[in-house]
Amino acid sequence: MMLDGCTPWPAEFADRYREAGHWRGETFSSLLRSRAADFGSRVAIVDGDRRWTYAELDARADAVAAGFASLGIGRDDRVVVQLPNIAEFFEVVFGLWRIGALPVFALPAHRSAEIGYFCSFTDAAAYVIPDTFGGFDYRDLAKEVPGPRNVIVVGEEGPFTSFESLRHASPTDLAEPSSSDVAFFQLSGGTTGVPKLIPRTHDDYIYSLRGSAEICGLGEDSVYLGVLPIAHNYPLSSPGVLGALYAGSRVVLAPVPSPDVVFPLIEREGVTITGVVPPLALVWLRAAENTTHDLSSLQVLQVGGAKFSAEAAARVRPVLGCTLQQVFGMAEGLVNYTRLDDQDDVLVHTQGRPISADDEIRVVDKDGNPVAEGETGHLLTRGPYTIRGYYKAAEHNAIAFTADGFYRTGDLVRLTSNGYLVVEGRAKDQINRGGEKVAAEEVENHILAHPAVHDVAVVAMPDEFLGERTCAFVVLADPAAGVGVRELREFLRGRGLAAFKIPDRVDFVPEFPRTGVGKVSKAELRVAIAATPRPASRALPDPERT
Ligand code: OOB
Repeated sequence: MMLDGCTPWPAEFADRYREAGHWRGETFSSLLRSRAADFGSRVAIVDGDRRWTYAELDARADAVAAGFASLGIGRDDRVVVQLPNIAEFFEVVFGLWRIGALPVFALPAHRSAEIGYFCSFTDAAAYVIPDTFGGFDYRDLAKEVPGPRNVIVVGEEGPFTSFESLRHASPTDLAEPSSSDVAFFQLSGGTTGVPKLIPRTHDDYIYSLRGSAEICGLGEDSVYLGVLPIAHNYPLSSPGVLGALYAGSRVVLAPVPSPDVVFPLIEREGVTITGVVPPLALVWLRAAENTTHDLSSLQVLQVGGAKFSAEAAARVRPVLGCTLQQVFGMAEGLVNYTRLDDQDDVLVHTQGRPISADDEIRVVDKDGNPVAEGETGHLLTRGPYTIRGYYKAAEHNAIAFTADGFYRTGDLVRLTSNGYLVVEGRAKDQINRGGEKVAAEEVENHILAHPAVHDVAVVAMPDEFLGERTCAFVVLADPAAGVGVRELREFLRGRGLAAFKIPDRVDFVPEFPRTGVGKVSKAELRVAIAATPRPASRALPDPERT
C-alpha cells in the first residue's frame, strides 16, 4: 500500500515498468547491503580526511537505524533532514531507509518558514541538523520550529539529541520496506504559495539512478564530486552521489563550491565527474584559465538546473579539457542528458534527451494540442520515474497533471529532429535564480503579510550571471507611510524565509498594469524591468549571500 496522500502509478503502467526491467524490486537498504557484499573494502565516501568504505557505511547505517528505532521512529515516519555535504548525510539517510522511515530533503539554505512548514505538513517525527554550518547555527533554527518530536544534531547537540548517541544503539530487527513504497520526499521548485512535496519510491528513483549512471559512464573507477547541496535532486541522483554509490564509484564531498576549495580536491582525489549550475560553471571556467591545479582527471562536467548559454557551453572543452554534459531535469522525475559521445553541436545547443525509452514526451499548445514538429510548446511528461501526484495536494494535482497522468512541467521546449529537447522558456510563475527556484506566489504571500503593503507582484529580471534574479513590485497601502526596501527585506528575513527567496530588487509603484480581464500583467512588468535595468552597482553582487 502506498502511503496515504500519494498517487500510485496505475497497475497497467507499474506492470509495464516491471516487465521492461526498469523496476527491479531493489530498495535503498538492499542496494547498500549488496554493494557492501560485492566490494566492501572499496572507499564509498570521502569527506575531508574521513574515508568510509562500503562495508563501513553499511555497518553505520545498521547502527543508526537501530538508534532511530530506539527513539520510536519507524516505518513511514517522516524525518526532515537538513544536512550539508558531510559524510553523516549518508549515515542518516541510509539508516532511515533501513527502517522504512522517510527522509524529507530540506536544503541547508532553508530557514524557519520552510522548515516549520515541512515539519508540520509532514507531521515529522524528527528533524536532523548539523550544529553549525556556513556560519549559521541550526540549533537556533530548531528552537524556532515547533513540532518535531525529536531534534537530532550532528555535532555539539546543545539542548537536543546527539547523533553520536544514535550510533551506539543495540541492533534491532529491521522491518525493511518494499520497493514500491515511498522512500523519501523531494521538494518541488514550486509555483504555489507553499512548496509541494514530491514522493519518490525506491523502484522509480533507483531506476533513474541506474539509467543516469549508465548514461554518464559511471563505474568502479569513477570518482563523483558532490558540489551542489546533495539533498537536491540533481546532485543526489543525476547521477549524483546516489548514482555513484549505485555504480560502486567513489563519492567525494565538497563543503563549498568555490574553485579554491574544489580545484585542490579534484586534483587530490582524481575526480572524474561532477555536476554544477550555470553560474558556478562560469566561475570555474574563469578560475580554470589560470589555475595551478591539475584538473586533468576530470572527464565530464555536467551543467544543469537552469539554461546554460551556448557561448559558455562552447568554452567547457577548450578550457577544462573535459566533456560537457547538459542536464535538464526536475525533482518531479524526468531527467534529460546530452550523451557523452554526442557531437559538439548537440552538447552546446541542446539540453539532452530523456533517460528512458519509456519517458513519454508531449509538446503542446496552451489548449493541450500537439504543436507542429520542431515548434515551441509546453512540455508534458509521463514515465517510469515521473510522479503521478504531489503529496497531499489533490486540488493542485488536478491542475499540475493531465487526466491521463502527464505532469505539466511548466517549461517551454522544442524537440529537435533527433529527439533532443531545447529549453526555450518557462510558462510557470517561478524565478530560476541560477538553478535555485523561487515560487513567485510564495514570496508574494510573505510580502503581503506586511501591514503597509496593499499588493505585490514578484517577477524575474534578466541577469547576466544568475540568468534571472527576483524583482518585487509593491503597491503600498499608504505611500506616505514610507516603507523602505531595506525594511521590507528585514521583514522577510524576520519571517524566516530562505535568503535566496528575498527579492534582489524592490520597486514601489502606484499601481500594476492590468490585462484585459483585470489581472496583474506580469508580462508587462517583465518588459518594464528589461526597459529599466539597474546599473550593476545597484544590483546585489553575490549568489553567495544564500
Ligand atoms: C532541477 O530540478 P528542480 O526541481 O530544482 O527544477 C526543475 C526546473 C525545470 O522544470 C526547469 O524549469 C529548470 O528547473 N531546469 C532547466 C534546466 N534544468 C532544470 N532549465 C533550463 N535548462 C536546464 N538544463 O533543476 C534538476 C533536477 C535534476 C537534474 C537536473 C536539474
